[in-house]
Amino acid sequence: MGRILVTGGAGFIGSNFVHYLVDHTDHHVTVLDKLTYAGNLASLSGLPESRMTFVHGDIADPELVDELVASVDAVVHYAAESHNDNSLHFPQPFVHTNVIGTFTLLEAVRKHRVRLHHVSTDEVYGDLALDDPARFTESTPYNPSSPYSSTKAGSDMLVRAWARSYGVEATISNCSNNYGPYQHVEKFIPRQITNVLWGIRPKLYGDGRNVRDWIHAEDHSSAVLLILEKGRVGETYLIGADGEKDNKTVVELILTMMGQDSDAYENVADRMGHDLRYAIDSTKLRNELGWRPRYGDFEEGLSATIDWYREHEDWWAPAKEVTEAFYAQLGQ
Ligand code: NAD
Ligand code: TDX
Repeated sequence: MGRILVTGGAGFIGSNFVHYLVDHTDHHVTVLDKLTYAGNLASLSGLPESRMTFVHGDIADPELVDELVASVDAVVHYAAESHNDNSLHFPQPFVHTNVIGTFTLLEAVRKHRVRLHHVSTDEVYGDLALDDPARFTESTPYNPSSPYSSTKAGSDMLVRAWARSYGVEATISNCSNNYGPYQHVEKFIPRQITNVLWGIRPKLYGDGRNVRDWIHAEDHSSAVLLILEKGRVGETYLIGADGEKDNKTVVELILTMMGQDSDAYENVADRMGHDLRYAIDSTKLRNELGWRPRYGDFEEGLSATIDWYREHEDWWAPAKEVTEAFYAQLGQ
């Protein structure tokens, strides 16, 4: 049995990964999370104490991080400020957590010679034209657009440098847009599902032509565990499930699946610098490590996600009003 430190394990993808680890391995998990507005202990409820220990703290706190890293065999690093819209209006926490926080972790894994998996995003590559036949690969040059994606790009660069210069045993993954249970209602898919559940019209930025490459969070978890166990140290792996859809199509699907007219949404102000299209080529992960997504069918995963939000209003309702009030100020 191994001991794994999961940073950001009370957030959306981190909590999905903690559940996945407990269900599929014998590892003991320590979660380090600052419980920002995006962290929610309720996302970890029901996990046995014998398998998971929760520590409340900041990944940029060097003493705490040093002590925790010294006691584990591996670190899987999810903690981040993750929302583009917030980053455009309040960039400082993005620099603190994504850059200084990752630096703090790197110094601790270097000192204690602990294996690190760094979780990143396809947004570091910038965006693609709608008609570009190309998709992102591990060798696509970095070209981030927002304070969020640029601080994630910075964190990836730090990991690469610590691997090369200090021999830190690190892998990196860059994944496409996730959906699934425990995602904060600020994000596109849960925002629209919960809008419909509360009788609010879904809100589409701009003309809705922007394309995102959707993957279920459980498929992201299975890929990260495989990379942690079998990935080659020093390598980057792109994670994606061939799920490209434009935003208008996704909103229309949500409305139809929830029994509404497909045009019962509003077009609202566009995001500043809005990336047009993301698309992942995950051939390396599939060929080298044999990874396959379980949710090959987006509509099946979306339907399960709609059911989850219907059944868990107690989980999302406390954040809904304040989130919508923020968007209303932005005209979104
Ligand atoms: P999230 O915002 O839902 O969760 C982030 C978690 O990190 C929260 O629990 C928060 O409390 C915690 N946190 C924030 N600052 C912290 C700090 N200084 N110290 C300790 N904990 C802190 O984010 P998410 O969507 O689950 O994303 C998790 C990771 O996956 C991020 O690194 C993100 O860049 C990456 N990623 C996300 C997506 C996506 O579609 N959401 C896609 C690819 C990669
Ligand atoms: O109400 C909305 N209406 C809308 O049209 C919201 C919240 C979003 N959008 C659009 C913007 C994007 O084109 O939907 C798309 C998805 O938006 P987000 O959910 O904010 O995700 P995105 O900006 O694509 O980034 C996400 O995927 C990559 C995560 O938030 C990042 O953490 C991850 O790195």
